[in-house]
Amino acid sequence: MIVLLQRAVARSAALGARVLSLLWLSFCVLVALDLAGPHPAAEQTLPAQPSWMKVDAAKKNLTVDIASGWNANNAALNFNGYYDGNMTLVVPVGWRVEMTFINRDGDNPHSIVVTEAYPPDALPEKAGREEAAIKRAYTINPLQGLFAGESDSMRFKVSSADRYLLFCGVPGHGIGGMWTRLDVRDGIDAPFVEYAEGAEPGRE
Ligand SMILES: [Cu+2]
Repeated sequence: MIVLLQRAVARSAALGARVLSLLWLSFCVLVALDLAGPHPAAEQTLPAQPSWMKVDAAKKNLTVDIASGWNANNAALNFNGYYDGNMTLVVPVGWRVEMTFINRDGDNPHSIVVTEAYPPDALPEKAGREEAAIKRAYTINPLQGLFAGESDSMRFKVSSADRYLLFCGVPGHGIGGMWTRLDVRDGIDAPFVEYAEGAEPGRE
């Protein structure tokens, strides 16, 4: 009887050891995978200068190309593929911005108005020239928008550190997620773009 008990104890101890070593092994594999594997979300949060922006540091000039309906993200209600504030254009104080806009969405007209930074739960239904937070910072007829293939450009200067939205003025679009961010910051040398963690890929 005692022998049988001893054997049972020995067997369960051996089993326990095997389970432990399996757990340890899978932990090591997970750690190794984590070290070696790609981190797309982390990479997306790194500041970037995508191909759609051109920087002239000597003249403090930033040129950006923005297309609405760039891809199918958010049912094409996007700017260069970004929406719901998941992309932020960051510009140093004192720079001039030239923003060229083209509508690539065959289904809807769109526009851009640089508005104040409304909280996401208090976005306006629409935005016209009166909602522009920076002088001349809107595309032509922002409430009506530009039709597919049409383009317009705007030039403005960012003279103080502040936060804004790039907002589609056409009724219903902003609330539908058609907005990204523009941050004017002190203490940076050059413009760049920040993406929210997990942002759907857009124009690079
Ligand atoms: Cu729109």
